[in-house]
Amino acid sequence: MDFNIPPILTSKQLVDKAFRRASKLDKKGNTREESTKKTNSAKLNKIAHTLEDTLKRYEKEFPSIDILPPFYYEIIDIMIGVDKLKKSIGAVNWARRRTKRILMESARNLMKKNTVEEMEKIRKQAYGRTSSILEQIDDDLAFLNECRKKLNSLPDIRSDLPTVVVAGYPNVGKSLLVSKISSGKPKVAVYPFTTKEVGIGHFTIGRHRCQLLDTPGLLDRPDEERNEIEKQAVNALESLADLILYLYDPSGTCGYPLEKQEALASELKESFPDVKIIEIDNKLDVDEVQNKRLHISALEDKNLDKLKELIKNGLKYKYEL
Ligand SMILES: Nc1nc2c(ncn2[C@@H]2O[C@H](COP(=O)(O)OP(=O)(O)OP(=O)(O)O)[C@@H](O)[C@H]2O)c(=O)[nH]1
Ligand SMILES: [Mg+2]
Repeated sequence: MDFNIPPILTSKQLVDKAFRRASKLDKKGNTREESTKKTNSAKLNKIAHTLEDTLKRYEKEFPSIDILPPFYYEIIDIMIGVDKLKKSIGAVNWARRRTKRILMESARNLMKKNTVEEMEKIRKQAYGRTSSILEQIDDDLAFLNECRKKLNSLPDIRSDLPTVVVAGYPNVGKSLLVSKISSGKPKVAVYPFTTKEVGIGHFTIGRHRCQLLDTPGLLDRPDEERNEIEKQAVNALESLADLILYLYDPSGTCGYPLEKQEALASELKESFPDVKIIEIDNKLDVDEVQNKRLHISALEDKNLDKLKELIKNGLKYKYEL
């Protein structure tokens, strides 16, 4: 899914936009009263339509949360909070209906008035009430604008493609490996917790396009203690993984002992009994100790062909590749 939600205006920008459009209107009548009536009525209608169109677009452009694929539902809940998002979209809906009613009622009242003063009074009152309703949803609009930025930055992940998720302790070389065996170009750095969100790369097996997901590093600790960044990794494993590529750094240059990394691997095996897990040692170039697992060097491209073969075989239990 690829979100492409355009910017959300603040309440002040919304009011300015609607009132500016209305201010350009000038209708002629046979008398000053008739001109004022026609002009003010056109202005109120213009504001109502501008707000209706803009606010309705905001409601539509956010995804229908309850029918989102599990990965996106969960990631929105982790990053934003599904209930908060629903509440703010609800507030926009409320403001749209309320401003429309006020503006339409005012336009009808205007028709019953005979003096320019009375008509001006009705127009100004409608403007004031409209502004105040929009002000009431200012926080919701600001929140939705923040959500929009987060949603637009999410990777475009498809649930119908064979998906391999790379997981492991921080700093073990997951991102470098993803950049070596797929089209993904995640950030690689010498310190742990470099990757803060799920990243994506693609590779092919024969004619088949597959996804390789890079995830933030995980520590061996209970789910309740996991932070927002770790939860994103767990979500990718839970909702998308056909195959888990579990990467170890037996050299310890990542900063974490091998026993901790092995404890996390055991925990993942328990949590995802139905998903195949391939365990790989990385950083062969710094430490050649053998642990009965395929030993690669993402840095020096060692044994990457063997790894690709393991991935291909690992996906066979689910896909005809
Ligand atoms: N010597 C050596 N260094 C490697 C190898 N693979 C990765 N590194 C280095 O290990 C460090 C961490 O690499 P990343 O790919 O950012 O590690 P990561 O697992 O994605 O880390 P987080 O995103 O923090 O979880 C970088 O300095 C890499 O250059 C390798 O095979 N050999
Ligand atoms: Mg990384």
